[in-house]
Amino acid sequence: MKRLLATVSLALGVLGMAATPAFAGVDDCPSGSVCRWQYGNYDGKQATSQIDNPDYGCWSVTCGNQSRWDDGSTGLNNAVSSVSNHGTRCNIKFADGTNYTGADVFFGRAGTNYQWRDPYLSNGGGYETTVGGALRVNSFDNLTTSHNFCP
Ligand SMILES: [Ca+2]
Ligand SMILES: [Ca+2]
Repeated sequence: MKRLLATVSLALGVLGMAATPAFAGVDDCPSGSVCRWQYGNYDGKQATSQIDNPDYGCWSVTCGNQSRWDDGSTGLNNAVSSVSNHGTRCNIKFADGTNYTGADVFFGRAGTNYQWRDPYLSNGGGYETTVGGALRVNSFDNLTTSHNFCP
């Protein structure tokens, strides 16, 4: 009987591992990082960053290797559909162009009164600021090419 129980619990353990989602969700965004996802609702591939990134289209070592999904694949540029800022220092700006230019959206950081995450950039996103940012009501889905903290 003891052996049977051990076998059953081992089997359940394996099933439990198999049931683990292949992709990380919003709760898996580490403190101090901004996380971006391939699809809406914090789904699909995740990309985690703790520093500014001026060009999601540049993913080589010379660019700091920052423009890859966490699984190492490329294709981050113009693919982000949901975001969450778990940065501990600052707000963040996402921009359509390289070097933080072009259309943009601003987010606060976790624990502040500002909007700090958005499951659907397709509905627009961000918050209104007094330093040049504006509430964006048009889709920002699959547009982000750069981001910087403390904009
Ligand atoms: Ca996408
Ligand atoms: Ca873009």
